[in-house]
Amino acid sequence: MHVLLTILLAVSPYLARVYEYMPAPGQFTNAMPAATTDDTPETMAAKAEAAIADNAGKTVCLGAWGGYIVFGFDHPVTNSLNDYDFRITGNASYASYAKDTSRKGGSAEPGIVMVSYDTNGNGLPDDPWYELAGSEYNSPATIHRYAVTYTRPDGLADIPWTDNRGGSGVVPRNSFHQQDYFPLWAPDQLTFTGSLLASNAVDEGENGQHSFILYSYDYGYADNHPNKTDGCKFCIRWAVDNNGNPVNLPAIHFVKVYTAVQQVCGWIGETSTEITGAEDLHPDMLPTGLDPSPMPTPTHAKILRDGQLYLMYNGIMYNVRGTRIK
Ligand SMILES: [Ca+2]
Ligand SMILES: [Ca+2]
Ligand SMILES: [Ca+2]
Repeated sequence: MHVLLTILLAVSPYLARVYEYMPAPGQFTNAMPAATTDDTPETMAAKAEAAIADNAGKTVCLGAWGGYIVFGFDHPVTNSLNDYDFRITGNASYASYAKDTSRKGGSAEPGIVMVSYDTNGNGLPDDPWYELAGSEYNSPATIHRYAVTYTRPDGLADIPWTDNRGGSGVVPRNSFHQQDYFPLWAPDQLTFTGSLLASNAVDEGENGQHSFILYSYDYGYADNHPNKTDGCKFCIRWAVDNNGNPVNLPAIHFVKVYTAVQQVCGWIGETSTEITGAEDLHPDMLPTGLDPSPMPTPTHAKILRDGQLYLMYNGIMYNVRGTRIK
């Protein structure tokens, strides 16, 4: 009875905690949520949490490529092995006037999703991260191990960036948003790493007019399909390690989302992933093969050479399906 009550009281399906919020520069950076020069990484994480935790439904913007947020739930999200596990909401919509009718398009601003298991059991997201391999993961147009450094300009100016492949560009200012576009609480140089997806925008304007359609990738990205669609749902079994090998996680404690494209669409500005919330789609499900309520913290866990995560409980090693291996 006590255990049952504890579970009922503890578990909310909704995103409960924002651990870190570090947007890249952008037209909504320092505005969504609002920042001042007094803010710190801690106060900005708290502002982001107030905006999107507990189904609050406000919007947090991640800025240009690489800008990210790290959040979690009040319980581990179980890997169901055969169904969607959680969803992330954003503000993507489809445009009825998109000309390519073979795919959905509108305002898709895809964000790559990563997951992490609290391997060291300290309740903090300081453990290995695994990318969820979305539909573009194996595309030849996707660049893995990408990195971009943004540099704070003097005054209110376009923000220059360089990448680790000899490329460079700017996040341009526009007339609609007058605040500083470089995160006020960040160091003067900000470097992000991750995967870069190909640009998804097509200028379908005619007669000198611009009309940008941002086409949705098939699946596996945040802010890429409208919130009522399955395109917002994610499977923990899509997780891969740095070499692209599948990783079987029994559950995940932490989620990271970062803007996946580096593109500027004329007057609508840079593409930036937005997040409005997240939800565990089966908050009462326990990991297959384990008997934890709540899930126990392994005394030891490690990734072996086969790329799989192994967990030690009371001196006995299990694979993530709960099968004793030695
Ligand atoms: Ca940890
Ligand atoms: Ca955006
Ligand atoms: Ca968006």
